[in-house]
Amino acid sequence: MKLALIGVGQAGGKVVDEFLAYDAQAGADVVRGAIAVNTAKADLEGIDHLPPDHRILIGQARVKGHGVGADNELGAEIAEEDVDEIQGALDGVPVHEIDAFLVVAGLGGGTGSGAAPVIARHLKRIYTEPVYGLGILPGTDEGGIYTLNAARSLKTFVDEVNNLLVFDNDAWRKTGESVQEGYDALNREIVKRFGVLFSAGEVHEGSDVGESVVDSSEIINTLAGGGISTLGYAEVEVDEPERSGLLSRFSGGSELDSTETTNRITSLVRKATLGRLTLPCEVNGTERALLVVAGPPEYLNRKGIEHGRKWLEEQTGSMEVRGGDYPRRGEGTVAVLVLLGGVTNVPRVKELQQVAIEAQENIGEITEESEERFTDLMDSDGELESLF
Ligand SMILES: Nc1nc2c(ncn2[C@@H]2O[C@H](COP(=O)(O)OP(=O)(O)OP(=O)(O)O)[C@@H](O)[C@H]2O)c(=O)[nH]1
Ligand SMILES: [Mg+2]
Repeated sequence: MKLALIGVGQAGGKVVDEFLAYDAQAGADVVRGAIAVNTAKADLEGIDHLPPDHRILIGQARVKGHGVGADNELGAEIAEEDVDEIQGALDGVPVHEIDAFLVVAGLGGGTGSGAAPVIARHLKRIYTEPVYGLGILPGTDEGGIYTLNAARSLKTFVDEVNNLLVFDNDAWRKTGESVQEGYDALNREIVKRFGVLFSAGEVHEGSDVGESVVDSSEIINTLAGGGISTLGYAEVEVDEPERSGLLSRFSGGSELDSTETTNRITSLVRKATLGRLTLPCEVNGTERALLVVAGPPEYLNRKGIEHGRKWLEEQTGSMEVRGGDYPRRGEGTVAVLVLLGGVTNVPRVKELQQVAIEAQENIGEITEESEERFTDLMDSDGELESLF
């Protein structure tokens, strides 16, 4: 499906940038427009693939291009005030060509956390296309303010979008990497998954037509109904057959064993679902799901997808499980993507809320205490007078 991407804040901008790199490299042609919005000038300058006029600096009058320093209420206010500048950049996007908007942001900071829900609400008011969010949760080691920001933003963002897709940094961080190297690796993981999801259903003229190709309406229907969604992914390397003549077949002429093809798909479906999800959660209690099997057409078969789909129905307890394939060559893999739409059993979200409520109380107490202590500190028992 065709998307307009809006990256908000530093994480949002970087993920959109990575998406553009993927789109060009994979020849997916999914991105029809992309902008990055930030309150920090330096962060916008750090973007590689977006042309300068697609990078929108907001809040210049308020924060002089220095960012909002994790104050997400300020981030939201600035986005409200400068919404016309954002709209000005969107006027350059061929909206009649897109199927949906995707607003991307890290929810722990100030700009993305505060501005992304404001921008989503604006888009929904102006356009009829669905507006999806991609929200990134902070690591638990980032501290109280990031957790509090993320919990408040998550609650707000989910109400402003047609569906909120979530990636949890905490579940994905590795030890022994610098923060920056770590983020770059995470951003590639994010884009690999969302790239397959949104490229499925974009089968081009002249490319291989699969047995039951996923259509963008199936992605839209899985995301319809709202809530929070998560993605699972698994892949395995395969030998890509040489294409010879009109029919594609192995250069040696050997046929693929269909039982093996089926089993490969069903085992990948299990791995994708039961492995690490972008937002870890319990699979049961999922409202809708979509299964996408990507790979060279020789490795895709209806039976594998049907088995996988049935298994997903049992696991999720959902009666709305869609499935299809996404024929693609050149990756040397068979990959399975599982989209769980409208998940309800998410311990991480409960935990995030709990920690945020505690942080909110602590911050309140600390502020009160330090105000008292400061009053004590400056108290001279009326012996000293102020200058004026
Ligand atoms: N996956 C991923 N997460 C990131 C990246 N950069 C930052 N984050 C996460 O996103 C959160 C917000 O950070 P930023 O995007 O830098 O914040 P911002 O929206 O620019 O807001 P301010 O800097 O406070 O104005 C952080 O708490 C991290 O959890 C990134 O490149 N990739
Ligand atoms: Mg920033």
